[in-house]
Amino acid sequence: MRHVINVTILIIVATVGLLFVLNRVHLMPVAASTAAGPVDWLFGLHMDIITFLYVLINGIMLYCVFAFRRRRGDDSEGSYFHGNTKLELGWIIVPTIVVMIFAVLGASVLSQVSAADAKEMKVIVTGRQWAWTFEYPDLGITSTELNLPVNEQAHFILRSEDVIHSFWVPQFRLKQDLVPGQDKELRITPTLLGSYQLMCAELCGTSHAYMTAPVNVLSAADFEIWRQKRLGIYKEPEGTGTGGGAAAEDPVAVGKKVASSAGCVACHSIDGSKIVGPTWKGLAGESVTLADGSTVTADDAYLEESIVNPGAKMVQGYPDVMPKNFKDVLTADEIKGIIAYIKTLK
Ligand code: HEC
Ligand SMILES: [Cu+2]
Repeated sequence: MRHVINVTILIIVATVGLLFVLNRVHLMPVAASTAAGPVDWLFGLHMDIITFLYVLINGIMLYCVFAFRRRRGDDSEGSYFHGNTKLELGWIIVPTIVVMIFAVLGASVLSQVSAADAKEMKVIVTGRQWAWTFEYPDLGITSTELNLPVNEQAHFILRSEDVIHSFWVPQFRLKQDLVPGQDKELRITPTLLGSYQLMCAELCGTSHAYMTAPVNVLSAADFEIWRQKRLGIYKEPEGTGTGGGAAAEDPVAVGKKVASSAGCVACHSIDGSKIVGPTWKGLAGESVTLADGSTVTADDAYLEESIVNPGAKMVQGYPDVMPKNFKDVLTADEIKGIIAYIKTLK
């Protein structure tokens, strides 16, 4: 009986102590969607139970190692016994109940976070090695960055063109795989203005680590401005006097940003190393040997053609794997920006 009391006290003290420490380390990034509340609550509950189980198992084990160690001069045999029906029933029934409670809680949280709003914005997300594309069918926009209006539900339709990828913005908490040949769904209502990053959470090949895309949660007004800019119908408000807007954006800066958001950097290095495609370092103005042995000069026209129609002139020694849809995904300014950017990479 003395041992039971000792172990019980040990476990209570250690569990409370460990939980105290764990609750002070913040493992989670900022919460930026309506799903974060219920998901974090359920995660926290799991953590509490797991902490208790960890202490229970290790506590009893450590206690036994010390309390029942062999004493000096004690060479007698250990006592023999077989089975303990009460204990065995206990460790079947109690975990079964705990797991069933979590199944019910999990199902309830799942139905909560996947509930559809009457008013939702559809976004078709396409993943491919190794970039993301976002199509807003109701708005007529296709983009390489994911912009979302705050407090409005986004209904993502997730598609993959090649292998399994996974859609994950840690601040939104939810994650969904993209499976080739299937449409997957995910609903997210962002609640916090800010810039986040979408990352692929399924190891998907050479440049998996570069498969990211910018995510911006915007106010309704800023989202409307972005929409109009993408559609080319944006008019600078009168009298802002900054002369700002798109014209002020430096093409090189635009190009550098798009090269990363559109996923070019997954295949093209800027330091001279060969990844999947040729490096961009020192490309502009140089002569390029094509697959048929002829050479061309990498002028603006060639660079543009290489982006909008990658199959037209194949660089010698490289496979025809560059995505063919940049023509539709990138705006004219973005393509100009990339060319300007490539020209700075001497
Ligand atoms: C999946 C890998 C991949 C991605 C992503 C990719 N490319 Fe390429 N790219 C290639 C390969 C491979 C070649 C060489 C074969 C060819 O000419 O199509 C190439 C060729 C090029 C060339 C000609 C290079 C030369 O040395 O002549 C340019 C310019 C280029 N890509 C720009 C881009 C831009 C801009 C993007 C992003 C908007 C991009 N690429 C995204 C694989 C990729
Ligand atoms: Cu991926």
